[in-house]
Amino acid sequence: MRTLRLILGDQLSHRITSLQGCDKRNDIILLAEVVDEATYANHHKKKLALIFSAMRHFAQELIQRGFNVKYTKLDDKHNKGSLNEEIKRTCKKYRIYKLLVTHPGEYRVLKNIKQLQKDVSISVEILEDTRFLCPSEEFKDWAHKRDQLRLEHFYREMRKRHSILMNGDKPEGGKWNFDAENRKVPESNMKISKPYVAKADAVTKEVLTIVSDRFSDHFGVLEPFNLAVTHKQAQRAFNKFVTERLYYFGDYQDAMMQGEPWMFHSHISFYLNIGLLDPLECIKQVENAYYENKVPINSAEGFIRQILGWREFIRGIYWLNMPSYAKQNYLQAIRKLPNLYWSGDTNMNCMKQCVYETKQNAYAHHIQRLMILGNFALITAIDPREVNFWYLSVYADAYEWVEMPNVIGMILYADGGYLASKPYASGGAYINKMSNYCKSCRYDVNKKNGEDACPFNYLYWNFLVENRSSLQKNPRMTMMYKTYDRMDKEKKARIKQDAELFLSQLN
Ligand code: FAD
Ligand code: DLZ
Ligand code: SF4
Repeated sequence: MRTLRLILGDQLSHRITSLQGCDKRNDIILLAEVVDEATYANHHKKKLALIFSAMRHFAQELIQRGFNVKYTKLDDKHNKGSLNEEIKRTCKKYRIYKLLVTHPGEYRVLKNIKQLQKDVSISVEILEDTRFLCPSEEFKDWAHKRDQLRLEHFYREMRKRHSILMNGDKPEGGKWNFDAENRKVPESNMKISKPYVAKADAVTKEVLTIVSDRFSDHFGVLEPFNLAVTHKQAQRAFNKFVTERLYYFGDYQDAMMQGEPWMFHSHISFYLNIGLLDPLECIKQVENAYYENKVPINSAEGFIRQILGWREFIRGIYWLNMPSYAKQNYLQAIRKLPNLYWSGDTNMNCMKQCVYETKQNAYAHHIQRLMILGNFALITAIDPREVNFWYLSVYADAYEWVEMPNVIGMILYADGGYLASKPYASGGAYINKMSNYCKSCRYDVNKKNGEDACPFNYLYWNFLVENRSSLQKNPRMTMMYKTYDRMDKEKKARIKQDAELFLSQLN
């Protein structure tokens, strides 16, 4: 029977399961650029350009390999604008009744595709996404044996299961985790190698024109556009990281410096998430660099933990808990997202810099997302749905399976501690320690109250007060509540007053 094999915009891998066993003479491969997917979030212009250009390049590679590819461009006159309508149109045209697709990365897309079976009697087969190292069923088994899900336990199992950085049954270097060594403070004269820059070819240039013409109202700056759009380019970007930045990845993982958006990070989430890089290959390459004595253990382990640990853990949590996870709001946060997240218009220098870099690059590194932008959303009680929409829109690596648990579980504590053992809330001291933002800020990070005080300082305490009934039972919060309780009445009143004034002016 002739089969339609759908390849989604984030499934651009030659090893994707939906291509396995393909009858090249008979089966049709469909890739479709559709306006519904381009507009369900306010996707950054660079994200749109990345996906469309990478899809077009991948389709060319498939054609060269002899596959029968039908590719719908965004401006094709028959384009029906949604994935389901494009599937139906293609099935009708070629009299196909069977659809094969690798498990989509978003619940919304999975639900829609399953619906086809009911609506138009197309038989739909969903295949495992083997790009991930922990199948959803395995994660489910692992999770069901536990009361609490903690990354560290999951990560150790993954290290053993995949035999990564293992010395027999012991962890390489004698410890599972070198995180304590990964918190070095940035030095002002630090030399940081620039990231890989891909040159736009004719395909990318055509896409840039489309994005600029049709999505001018979307968030972010389109050009210069230097992202990799092919497997080869993405591999070059990764090689550059391994040879030039991985060495210091561990030491400066949490560091932030004004004017240095890329730091010693890898910037490969864009490519991992759409299939241009393979997670296991990246892990092995870093493991080899360690065994060849090219990088220290804290960097190799720290990097591998992000991909083998966090990335898989986050995905497991998403599929285990959807669709209810999307509705979690443990702290009952209801504030609308302040416009400063879109405009960057604020006197808080750390927020201004992070929004600016996000706008320019469709990228911010983990600590910027977590401890600046996320921390602020948490302590000002922004509605999780609004925060989700923002994160899903503004980063070129954003897909719901990875964005949502990071937002709901990691930054907002909206799942009540299911993912993180305590809220990642902090005052200005942490930001001042890990960055140089405070030096150029209108606010004084050392002041706790008053007009010039760093807002993170009083908002942090206000957050604890506002959420006392939900948080004080958490043993990891006891110390902070004790500290607050020891404050005199006047100090407590000033915190309340400053926070109320700030929050009243926030929108
Ligand atoms: P590096 O620091 O070099 O890390 C290497 C790789 O590890 C990353 O490419 C990524 O694949 C993986 N990784 C690291 N941390 C995480 C994590 N917490 N969850 C999942 N994978 C991780 N990552 C996304 O890929 N897409 C998102 O939409 C996304 N949204 C986020 C939202 C919030 C609120 C937070 C706090 C984090 C989010 N992350 C997301 C995780 C992380 O911030 C990015 O993966 C990372 O910044 C990407 O940059 P990099 O490739 O330079 O990462
Ligand atoms: C994010 C995105 C965008 C912008 N455009 C498309 C598209 O035109 N066609 C497509 O197949 N996928 C696109 N995607 C990715 C999807 O929105 C969605 O995130 C993934 O398919 C989930 O696996
Ligand atoms: Fe951010 Fe406060 Fe530092 Fe200003 S003083 S940069 S608001 S942490």
